[in-house]
Amino acid sequence: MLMMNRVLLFTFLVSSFSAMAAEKPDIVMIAIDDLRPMLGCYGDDRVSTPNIDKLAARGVVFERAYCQYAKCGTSRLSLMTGLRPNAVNVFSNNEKDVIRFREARPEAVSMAQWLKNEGGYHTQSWGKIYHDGWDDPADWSVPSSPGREREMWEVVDSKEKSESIIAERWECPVMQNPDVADDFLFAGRMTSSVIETLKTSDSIKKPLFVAVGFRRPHLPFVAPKKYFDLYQPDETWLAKNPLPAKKSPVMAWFNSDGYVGGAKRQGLTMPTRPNREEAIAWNGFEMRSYQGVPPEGEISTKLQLELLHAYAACVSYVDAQIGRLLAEVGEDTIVILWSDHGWHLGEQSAWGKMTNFEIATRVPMIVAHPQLKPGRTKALAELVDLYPTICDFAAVEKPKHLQGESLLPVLESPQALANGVALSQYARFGTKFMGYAMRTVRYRTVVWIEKKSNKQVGVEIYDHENDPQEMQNLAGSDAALDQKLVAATREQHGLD
Ligand SMILES: [Ca+2]
Repeated sequence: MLMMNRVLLFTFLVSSFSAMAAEKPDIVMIAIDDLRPMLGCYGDDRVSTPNIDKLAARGVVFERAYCQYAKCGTSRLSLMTGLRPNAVNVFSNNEKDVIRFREARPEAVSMAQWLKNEGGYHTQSWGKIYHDGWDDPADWSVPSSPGREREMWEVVDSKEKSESIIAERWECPVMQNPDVADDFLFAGRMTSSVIETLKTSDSIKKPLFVAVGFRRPHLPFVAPKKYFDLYQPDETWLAKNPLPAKKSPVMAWFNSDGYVGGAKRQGLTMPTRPNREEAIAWNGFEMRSYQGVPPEGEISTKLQLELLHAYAACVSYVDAQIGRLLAEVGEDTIVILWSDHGWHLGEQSAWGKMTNFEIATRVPMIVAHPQLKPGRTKALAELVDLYPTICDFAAVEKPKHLQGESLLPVLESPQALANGVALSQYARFGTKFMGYAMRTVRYRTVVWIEKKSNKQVGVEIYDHENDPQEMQNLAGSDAALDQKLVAATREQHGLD
């Protein structure tokens, strides 16, 4: 009965959307880099995010939205192409892989290109939409500017200058709180550029698809001092689960394996296949490769609190830029906000992304549509669902290759608890192993497969009803549960 109601609602909504096809809506898509749902509108009362909270109040907040891969490039390519990571087959942030992908999947037209060519949209982007250094000029009506250069390693070397500069990664401080104006830093300057363009956009006689990608709170944690002044973290901010989940395999949480070469360049020898103690000591190497964090060993409570402080300051800095942007956009425009993945702030002994845990795969996702009622939903959703959803908003047919599902039925009825699943995956030790994750309403299951032998080499099961922090791997404790969840995970990922 529920299904039937949802189908009817969906049909009604699609037909009413089709009716407005003649006048297509402008769409603003805001991408935030490395933002876990540490936002007021996600119930986090420590951080100050009034502008995203205001957007959430007029939109639908997805409380259970997940990325498909907890790393920038792969996650973004999946979202923009509407394909899951295995279909994209790009697991590095290497530019050459993207070119290979384009050659392998020429029919996989990206969301922006589809809206431009099939939807009649003017498409334009700023900042990090795809990974730094990646872009497909065919996506955009005008070249992206500022585009996807490597502004990531931003540093303020002198307040006498008018803007920040780009450092070498290994020389970049992990955090900075310069007493400068918002536009001294990249995100402020980019926001001013977007606003300037929007002010003159009336001359564009097409509906707009505007994509704006903010690089903070990605490392390095640099934000103007006034945003640091908002916070004074105490020990209640520290991770509740600072040790890896009991009975979890090392590959579940050792997110430093991609940095063996980087460590070597720093004159360090990181173990390639560490035991549990070694893995804890070296965990979080992405962050450890910035200045001010010890390359291995304990991260002191004092430093943890400073890092938490700086992350929150970056979130508030980005929130302020989004406030400026949304003031220009107004409330009658569709706005879609997402982050490419979550982030460990000490959880599971990890700092950074690059795991299959809830903390690394759960993302903020807010969809505000002037013709849809605001609300919150616990329906499981995936970033790969955004492409078909945006096609519905733009009243354009969906390309055949899409692997996600439109979220329109959930947006129409946010209280409906879908019985679906959310899928993520993560490769470990290069691509020797792949962890395939499935989130249901109650459980997170991860099945680890060795690529060469195609053998199943590990299983994780976390019970979110009794263990929301994922502190105890239940695999092996209940054979019937193992069998059921592993079979479902394998089936959902098409492993059998
Ligand atoms: Ca990212």
